Amino acid sequence: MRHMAQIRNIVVLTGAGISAESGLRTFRAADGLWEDHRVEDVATPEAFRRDPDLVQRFYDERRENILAARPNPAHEALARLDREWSGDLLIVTQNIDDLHERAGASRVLHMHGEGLSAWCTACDARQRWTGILRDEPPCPACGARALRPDIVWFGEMPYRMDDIFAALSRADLFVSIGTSGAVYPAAGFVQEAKSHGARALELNLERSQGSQWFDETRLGPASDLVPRWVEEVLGGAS
Ligand code: BV8
Repeated sequence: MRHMAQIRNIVVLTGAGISAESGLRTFRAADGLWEDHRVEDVATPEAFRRDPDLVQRFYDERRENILAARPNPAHEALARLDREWSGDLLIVTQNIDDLHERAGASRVLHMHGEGLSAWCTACDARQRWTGILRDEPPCPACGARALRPDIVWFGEMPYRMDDIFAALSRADLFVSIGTSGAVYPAAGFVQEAKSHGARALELNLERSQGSQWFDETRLGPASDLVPRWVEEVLGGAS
């Protein structure tokens, strides 16, 4: 097991829990998104073919909530780590919000897509989008009315899996923050990192479905746990 001094390459996986204290609903909590929307009705390609207006409305509302949200101390602490960590760091997020970037982090990878991005299924262009899509606006690049949310839906392949697995294979430390470990392939990353000898740390409000794979689990709100962990890492590093 590698100790602090030997930690050079870090992979951080974040989920909805890191943005909960910014007012963005998580998925599986009592008041979670999946409480009043069945996944199959709003987050699958079949749902989009069946009822595009329902799906577009779901993501138009999420886009408004993202624009109204602000980064919290957990996002800010990871942005500080990104600025000050001289080793490798990759923040792999399952979240479609841009709070990591708005906090100042740049080494961020959105494996499930971005709420503030529209994807044209006619010309394949992707562009920043802060407005609505339910009125089927024309694609700014090709004019086709074929824009969909730039989101990875269930049954679709997550983005940049090669980059993620390359980073996991080099990681000395894998840290999971605010995720229930219910959705694959993200839920399998801890085992992948461990198979390459990484140390695994979980920071979450409650134990996740994959807790047994972690060397250490710290329970509590991300806005408290993450700044203290980053202080430890940077403190340990100097
Ligand atoms: C694919 C975008 C194949 C949309 C999302 C293996 C086994 C079983 C099933 C599967 C399998 N492999 C694949 C599957 C199917 C499926 C899957 O995993 N299903 C689950 C439900 C069993 N996976 C897929 O379909 C994936 N695609 O496999 O493609 C393929 C292969 C080849 C070629 C083509 C295709 C794609 C999955 C991605 C779907 N899109 N998001 C949107 O956002 O609307 S997933 C979405 O749900 C999120 O991105 C995230 O990944 C997941 C939600 O999980 P969390 O983020 O963890 O949120 P949750 O609410 O669950 O938990 C929050 C946690 O935070 C809790 O633990 C809570 O305690 C904690 N918390 C709360 N507050 C705080 C806190 N922690 C700290 N501080 C706080 N304040």
